[in-house]
Amino acid sequence: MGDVAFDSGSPQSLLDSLATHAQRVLGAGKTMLTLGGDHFVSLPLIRAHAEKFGELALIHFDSHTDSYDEGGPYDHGIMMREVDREGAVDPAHSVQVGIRTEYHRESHRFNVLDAAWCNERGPAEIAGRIKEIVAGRKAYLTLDIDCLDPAYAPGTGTPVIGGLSTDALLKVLRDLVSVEIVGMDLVEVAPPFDHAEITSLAAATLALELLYVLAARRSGGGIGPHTADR
Ligand SMILES: [Mn+2]
Repeated sequence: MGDVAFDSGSPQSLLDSLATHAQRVLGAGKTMLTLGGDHFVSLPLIRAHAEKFGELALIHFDSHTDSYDEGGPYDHGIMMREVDREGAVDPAHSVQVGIRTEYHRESHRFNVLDAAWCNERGPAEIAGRIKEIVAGRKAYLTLDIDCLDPAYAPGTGTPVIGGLSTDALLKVLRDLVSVEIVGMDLVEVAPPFDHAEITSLAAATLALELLYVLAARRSGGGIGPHTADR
């Protein structure tokens, strides 16, 4: 569908343009995989998907919860707080995976599989927990590339050490074929900060894998271990 144009001096114009774009694509019965850019794009995207599909389960891969109280209305750290407040997602059936930065644990409403837990348990357990939490609901999947360790994704705005490997994340995604994912985005890739296109290659491969997962679900099949050369 190409890029979404907006006035770079007006953050609100991004919200408006992307909402209109998403409504048009979803209205045509299509499924979206949106590529960022700033994670803020998820806010209008999740709203548009909830408008069409009702309250969603959120599957959120990130090193940060993006549910912070500080930050103005146009900030890439507030989207999940907003979609929770608005009822676009059900926090009890939503999960944040790979988190390794501080958040208010007492008041936080989303389920969290932190990065240390993920790295100790491995992909099968991570995917198993995600499926338990989503529990058959329609899900929106958002993948912040900084969920990966900076060794696997240095080209991003706010890298945090101790993250997941590309191998682990690929295996988790492949294990989500049974989940009804109604929309997806992959964000926070920043090519100017990249080295040897490590991050771009990871993001492109993960994005392709998300399409395989969607196709496999729709064709009623599974995904084998060697999808990279398909
Ligand atoms: Mn994020």
